[in-house]
Amino acid sequence: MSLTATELVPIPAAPEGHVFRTIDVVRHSGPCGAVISGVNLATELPEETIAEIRRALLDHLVIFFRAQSLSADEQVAFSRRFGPASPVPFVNAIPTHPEVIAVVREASETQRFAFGGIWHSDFSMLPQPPMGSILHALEVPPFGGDTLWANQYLAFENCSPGLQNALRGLSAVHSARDAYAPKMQDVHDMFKGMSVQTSEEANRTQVHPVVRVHGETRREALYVNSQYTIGLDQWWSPEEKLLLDYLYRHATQESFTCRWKWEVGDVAFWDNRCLQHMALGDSSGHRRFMHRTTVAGETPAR
Ligand SMILES: O=C(O)CCC(=O)C(=O)O
Repeated sequence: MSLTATELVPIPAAPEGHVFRTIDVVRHSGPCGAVISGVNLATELPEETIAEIRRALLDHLVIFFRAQSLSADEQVAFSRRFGPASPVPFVNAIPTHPEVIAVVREASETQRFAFGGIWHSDFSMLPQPPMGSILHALEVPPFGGDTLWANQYLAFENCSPGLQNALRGLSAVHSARDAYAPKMQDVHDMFKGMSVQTSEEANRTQVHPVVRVHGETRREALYVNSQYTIGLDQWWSPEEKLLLDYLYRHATQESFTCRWKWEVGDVAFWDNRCLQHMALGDSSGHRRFMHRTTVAGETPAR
């Protein structure tokens, strides 16, 4: 399989309301999530199937595939059907594949905090944060290590009309300073399985709308998260802290979430434009090992 850097033209989604012909889609949780079967992601899938997978992603926000067996090459090839690889700052790629990172928790790690353990949307501090992330489970603990996602369309739709109107006019400041700046080195020292480079670059800031219009569905989603959002543009800190703390709690309430218990071979593909997610660090004594690819996204727009 050739993975040369040719210009990638992502395959558009099947239209809204489409009846699936090449895959089976079964909802997993009320707020978001669906399990897709009838497809082997290691093969070169026809465009129709990729268009249906993208439709399912847009409809369900996070989609799960069971019992897959993807080499790193095959995961990259699948990921690239949805768009070019996103930049992944601070986390080193695996030596053989610049588009793949390893998300690893070693059996010896005892902290109750996992890599990705704070609610976030991947790298929301980038000018063009990733559209999607694809995580493939290669080794899983017998218990624990679940991942949670929270639907940010629901988070926005369940604000009052007055708050919605106010939020539409706001911009938030995002930064990786509390995740990857040198002051966070102690935390990364605990993550024995991760290969992370803390850097002063993490102190950079980026402003995005608090409510973003999804580039494909055109739906409005709340777009702040407690990992990367550090303030509100042109607000003073006591004011922004009150509002942001409220939004973080509101946006991640249980009734907006789905939870996945991993088995070896599972693949989760989620849409960072309308979800937050977090990983649980409750599997001490057992190794958890995943490969992640990350699909490039658009500039968040109002
Ligand atoms: O390990 C997980 O379940 C998710 C890790 C994470 O937060 C990420 O890859 O962005």
